[in-house]
Amino acid sequence: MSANERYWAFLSVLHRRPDAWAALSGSAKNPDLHGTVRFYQTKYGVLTAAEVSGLPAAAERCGNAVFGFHIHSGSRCSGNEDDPFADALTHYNPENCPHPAHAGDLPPLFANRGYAFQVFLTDRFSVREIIGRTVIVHDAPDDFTSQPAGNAGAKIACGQIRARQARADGQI
Ligand SMILES: [Cu+2]
Ligand SMILES: [Zn+2]
Repeated sequence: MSANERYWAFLSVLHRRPDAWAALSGSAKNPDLHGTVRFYQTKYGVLTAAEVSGLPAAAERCGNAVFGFHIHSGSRCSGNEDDPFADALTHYNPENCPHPAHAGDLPPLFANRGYAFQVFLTDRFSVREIIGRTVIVHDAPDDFTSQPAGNAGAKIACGQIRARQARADGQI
């Protein structure tokens, strides 16, 4: 397949129903933060499409508009007063690598007045192995250096990754 053919093939993948998806919801301090992350298994890796709105808008010029974004190993978006999504646990890391080589490390979200739309390919995991885990958005950029999690700040949104449900009419 030529590079050009592959480009159009990836675009057509995005028209399918995703193989898994997560509905993101903000913490109590971020009630307007919502989003959907869709995962499509391809032979090149997992095509991931993130659409997120209500990200904290920078109050001043040159303020932060980059938000750390990861798959975490935990299965729940619950927590405590200090960390509303503490039960999402740490970055998904089945190979025991350092950050940012964790399987769950994703490109950070780039917000445009609070709105992010990103599509990227990652071959660090299969859709099958992330079902039941969580997607987390942080309130600071990922520095891709600090251990164990890139100094990305607080968790501000979370969503559990769910498998696509089989349709009642037997279509897959
Ligand atoms: Cu994270
Ligand atoms: Zn990481």
